[in-house]
Amino acid sequence: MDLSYIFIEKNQIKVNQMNASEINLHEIKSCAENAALKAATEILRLHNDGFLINEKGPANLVTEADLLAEKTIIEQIKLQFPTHSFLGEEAAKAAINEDNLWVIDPIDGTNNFAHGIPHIGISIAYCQKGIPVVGVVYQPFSREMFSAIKNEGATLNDRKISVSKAKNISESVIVTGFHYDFGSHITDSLKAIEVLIQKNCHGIRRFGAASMDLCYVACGRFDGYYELKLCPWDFAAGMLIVKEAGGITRNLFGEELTLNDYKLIATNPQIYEELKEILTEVGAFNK
Ligand code: LIP
Repeated sequence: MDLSYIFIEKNQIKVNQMNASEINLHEIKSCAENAALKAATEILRLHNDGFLINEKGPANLVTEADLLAEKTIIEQIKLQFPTHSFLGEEAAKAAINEDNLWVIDPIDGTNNFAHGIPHIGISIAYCQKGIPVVGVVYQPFSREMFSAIKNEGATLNDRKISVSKAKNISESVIVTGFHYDFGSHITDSLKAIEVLIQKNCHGIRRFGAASMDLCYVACGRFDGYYELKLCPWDFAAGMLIVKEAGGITRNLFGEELTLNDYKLIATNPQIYEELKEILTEVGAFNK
């Protein structure tokens, strides 16, 4: 049965003819961007009016805005795709290999948000059989919308982006992060920072939002990113945006990153081997 769908893309009404089983990824991207913008409105309202903060664990915060944003995003997506599944940081818990799966971090960088630091990512990925095929990350304070569709490139506010051209670590700014439990991985992370400084890199950064760290690699602001303990919602959208911008995303075995991984490295093509070697040298990438 052929159906016509009407959807909005770049403020234009579009009609799409397709059979019922075919999903239009441009429609998915528009839906994700609209959902992120709707959640951003609520997040910024609470940022201005004040919000409740709770602790999921030591140093692991969750705010009233995280919960409201995830609910808003899911409700918005369900209006267009009522039968789809959802995996979110706060509440939705579908399995990673479900088809038509949306993987959501409503506020990536919650601790930043809770402390009034205006650097977060609203991260929304649409996955088929566990593989992100549409990724959207919106930074509401800077109004930067990073988007990607598999095999169609990556954009920042609709302008094509690409990873940096840095040829080695000594020309690079590297970003990392640390999981709240500050477990064994923290030692490896800190050892890697020491080695990077000894190699005269141009700087180390810790901005507190994995999805934005990945988007900054995708648009060339950072040259490489590693983190040794993440959740799938932190990186599901950003990993696609990096790849579509010409970057590399790998797990601790040097294989293509998947949503089942929790350690990752994301770089431009030139510095990947050097950064992986450092992480392997300090013991981060071989256990
Ligand atoms: C955060 C990540 C960040 C990591 C933090 C935390 P959250 O996600 O984006 O890279 O270093 O420990 O996991 O919890 O703010 O969504």
